[in-house]
Amino acid sequence: PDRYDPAVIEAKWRERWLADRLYHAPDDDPRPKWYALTMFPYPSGDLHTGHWYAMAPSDAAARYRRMQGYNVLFPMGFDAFGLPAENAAIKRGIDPKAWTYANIDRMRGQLRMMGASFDWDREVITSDPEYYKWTQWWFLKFYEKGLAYRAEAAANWCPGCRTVLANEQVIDGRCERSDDIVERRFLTQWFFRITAYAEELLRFDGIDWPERIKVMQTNWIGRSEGATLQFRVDVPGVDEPLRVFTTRPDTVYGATFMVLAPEHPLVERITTPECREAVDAYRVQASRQTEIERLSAEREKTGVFTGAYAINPFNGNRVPIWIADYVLVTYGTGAIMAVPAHDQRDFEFAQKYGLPVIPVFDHPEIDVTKPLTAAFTRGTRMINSGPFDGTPAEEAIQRVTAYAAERGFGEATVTYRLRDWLISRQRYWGAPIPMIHCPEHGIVPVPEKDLPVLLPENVKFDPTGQSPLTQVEEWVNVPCPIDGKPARRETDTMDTFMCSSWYQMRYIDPHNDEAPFRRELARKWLPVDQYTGGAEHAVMHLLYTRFFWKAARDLGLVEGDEPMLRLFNQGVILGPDGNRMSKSRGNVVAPDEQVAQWGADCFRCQLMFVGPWDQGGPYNPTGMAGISRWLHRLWSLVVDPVQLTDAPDSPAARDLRRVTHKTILAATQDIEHFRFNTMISRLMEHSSALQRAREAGPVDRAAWEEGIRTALLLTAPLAPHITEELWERIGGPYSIHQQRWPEADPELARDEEVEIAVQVNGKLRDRVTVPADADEALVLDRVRGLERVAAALGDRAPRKVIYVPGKLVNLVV
Ligand code: ANZ
Repeated sequence: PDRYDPAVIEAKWRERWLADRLYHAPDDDPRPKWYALTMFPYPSGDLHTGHWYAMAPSDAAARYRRMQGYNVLFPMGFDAFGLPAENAAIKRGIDPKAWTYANIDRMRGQLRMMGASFDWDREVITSDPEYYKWTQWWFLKFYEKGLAYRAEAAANWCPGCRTVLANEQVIDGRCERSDDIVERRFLTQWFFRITAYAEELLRFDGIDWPERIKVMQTNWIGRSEGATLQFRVDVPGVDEPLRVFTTRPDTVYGATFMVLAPEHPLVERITTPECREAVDAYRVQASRQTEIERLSAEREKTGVFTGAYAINPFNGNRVPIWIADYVLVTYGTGAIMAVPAHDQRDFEFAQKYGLPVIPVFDHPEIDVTKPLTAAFTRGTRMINSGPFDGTPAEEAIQRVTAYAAERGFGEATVTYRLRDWLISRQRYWGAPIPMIHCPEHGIVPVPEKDLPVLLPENVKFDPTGQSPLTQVEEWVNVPCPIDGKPARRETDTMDTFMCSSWYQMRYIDPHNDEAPFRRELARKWLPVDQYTGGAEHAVMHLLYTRFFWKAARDLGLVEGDEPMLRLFNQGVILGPDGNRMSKSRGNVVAPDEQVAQWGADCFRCQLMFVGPWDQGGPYNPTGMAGISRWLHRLWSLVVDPVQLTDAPDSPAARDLRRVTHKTILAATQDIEHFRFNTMISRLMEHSSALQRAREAGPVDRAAWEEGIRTALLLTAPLAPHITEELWERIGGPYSIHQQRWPEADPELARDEEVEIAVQVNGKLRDRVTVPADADEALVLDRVRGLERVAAALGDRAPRKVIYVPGKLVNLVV
């Protein structure tokens, strides 16, 4: 019997596609290009349902563009450096490289099972020397441009991963990977100067990205307008001014004390002997707190006096300098002028330590001559502010800033919350930073011709200690590139987000040994037209890759300002219980089992059918039966006999063609906007209509064949195997995936209409045109809107409604 057997046809077609390189995107193809990119996986072991959920619909969208006539580049690869490989090595004694590449082999096989139209000729693996040679090359270019630098800074140290982390990898004070509480450590590290692009990264010109991601990036960059003011420090021998960043320079006459972050470099030099012990103790205590704890508004404010004073340059007032942990060393200048009357944190601090509170604005509802019970931010006019008294609030900031600028003790400043991107990792399984430390010449870049700096193999993992790289003497010891005398390699490796910041560039020329890619190919393929992936990368990968692109543009390597023109974030697929799939909950759906039972086409469609793609939701395997029934019906529509006739003008033929053309219209809109679930519903309705037509007797040949052809073409992006098989059976030219997307004839799609006479008490008042299949409710709705009918009715409500379908309505009053 000619049964639909997914296992047989799916394997058959996948082999054929691969052998024919059907999905290879040629560089020299005259069709317009479309670069569709889905985030590449980390080779963690097995491809899970989340990967399928991200990739199968992306594949459907890429296939649709191909059928629209684009030369589609849809590549796949592996983000292969990173900690899990190393953790496996430490825990189980497995070589990270062996672990990673074994996982890649398994996952590549699983990816192929999906039947996705990846161009496998372009696969990249970021841990291959042929790839990371160029990651290192980028580092050298950034260094030449002054975009990479080494500095001592308070860094996020994860005790669990035993490495520093970028700010973006610290979520609520914890490591995004291990969940350990992150500590602050002063370390010398490599940074990328992402802050040089802060202003530009706030603009999203010409790109169609989800609002949510843009807002998250904007908040992360955290632009603040204000002023930097300079206070003289009243301590002999300290000449440099104390600089503070404030968004409210107009409150400067109310600054009754100063606060430095405990880590501020001036603390050491200004603290008086009497205060030293308390200050030191406080600094130790503060270093143990996370940033989140320190910033929490509910937390009781603490601090200690340094014994030193500063002079307010506006009025000469001498104010005490304190240290407190609610001031962060990493923001602004790491020091503030405290204005307790107008800043609630400062107010609480002043209350606790008995410091004066001086309001410098009046307020219509607050008596500013009495002690305040809380800080208030906005007032009407300036008071207690010398020459500025009476200045309206709207002009205050501008005038005070101008005054300071004229006199040389301040200036307007824009500050960003964004910090430079810390890219050093004290770990093994990453791309080595291509730098050499020479006792004579300092930091010397590895010459380009010596790239890649290969990762040594068979290193020893010491579960308590340092990065294994520091232990490989024969690797660490190198001659200085300048004079050949003994020098040492940098032993830090790069944050793996560096590898994924430019992978989309490498796919366009993945095996190039002379450059990261050829310019002419960049002009041909870049930027990415449609990027799809998870929103969890909002302020990490998706921000870094924008930075990286802009830097590459300024190096003259790519054109245009943005790397990805359109972004779509799929939702999260959950277990049937509504929880995130996890082994410990036992709610994991293993794709391989689903595919074995139902076929890849069925699993793909079921994932697309569960709900709107951007919302995700629980995955219920019991729904598979419904999708499977639909695919079987499609099969039987093609394979089982049908009685045909030639009756193109019959109402039945017209009806069938109308459904077919309406389906084209709706399905095209749906796939255009990634609404796969409603698209599938439409396709199901269409196959039911075909089924009904077949059961009703002989079907017009042309309408039937058009219906079948269309059903297969529209379903092809979603279920690529079954449609290829059936396409062959109806004699279509190989391959269905190279056919044009069907176009609807709007005339044929138009609903048939009828004119209905509208009577009031039997007298004709008007006529309405409605779809032929309109029901009574719709007709009455239209009738109610008719002016002439309303006039005839007056304020009387119809007692009775007589409706003769397709002919007339009579309202009886
Ligand atoms: C005086 C003042 C008076 C302030 C007032 C606010 C209100 P955003 O908007 O986040 O940029 N600040 C500056 N640097 C800080 C640091 N390193 N740690 C903690 N707080 C810091 O906030 C800027 C304001 O936060 C600055 O303006 C400063 O307090 C404080 F009525 O200065 B303000």
